[in-house]
Amino acid sequence: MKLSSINFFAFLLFVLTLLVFASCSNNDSVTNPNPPGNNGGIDSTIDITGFKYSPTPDTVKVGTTVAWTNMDSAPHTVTSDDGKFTSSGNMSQGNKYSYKFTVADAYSYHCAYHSSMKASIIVIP
Ligand SMILES: [Cu+2]
Repeated sequence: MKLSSINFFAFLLFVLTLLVFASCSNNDSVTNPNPPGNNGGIDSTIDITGFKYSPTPDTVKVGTTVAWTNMDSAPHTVTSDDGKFTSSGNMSQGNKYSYKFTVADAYSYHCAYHSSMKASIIVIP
């Protein structure tokens, strides 16, 4: 008799613990400010800052739209080395350029104004 009531309370404690954990993980998913798939269609961002593309190399999946933002006061470009993707043209400070990569390949690019600025994007299936 005594043993079974101890077992009952142990079971009750176990259930209450489960409920606390379940409510905690529920709250986490509700308050997550950046759920996957809700990013405005832009899946990867690259900053152009201090005369560098960051990050580089950048690896993304096929179908990813990559967006570059020029943070420098100097103008820059995102220019494909071999014409495999459409180049940006002039980008002033604050300008954004985006391109959707639909074929798995390695894409190297540079800045048309500054020959030291080189970077690449690796698009994987
Ligand atoms: Cu540049």
